[in-house]
Amino acid sequence: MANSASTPRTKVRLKTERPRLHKVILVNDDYTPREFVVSVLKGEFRMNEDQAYRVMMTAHRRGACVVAVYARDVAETKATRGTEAGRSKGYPLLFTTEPEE
Ligand code: TYC
Repeated sequence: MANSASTPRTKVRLKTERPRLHKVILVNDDYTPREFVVSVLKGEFRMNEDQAYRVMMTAHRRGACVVAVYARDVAETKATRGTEAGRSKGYPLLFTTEPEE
């Protein structure tokens, strides 16, 4: 009791920090067809053909590409849906998320 009375375990935050945004990252693989990656980017991330093609080709050439940034739950939902779209066709297409600095 003496301990908990003298050492509070929770810190009082004086400032409210804005929650960090999270990046959705498209990861390259050798099997998913290019057109399928483009269609997932268009359907899940509201990109036009041109934007989707550029992002797909960047991931293809460099190994991965940041698709967009969102609040954490939105980023995770979109990454999961994109990955599952590939999985439903038997492709190893992968989207991951990570917090912005
Ligand atoms: N590398 C794939 C191919 O040549 C296309 C591809 C691009 C797959 C980007 C995944 O994230 C990716 N068919």
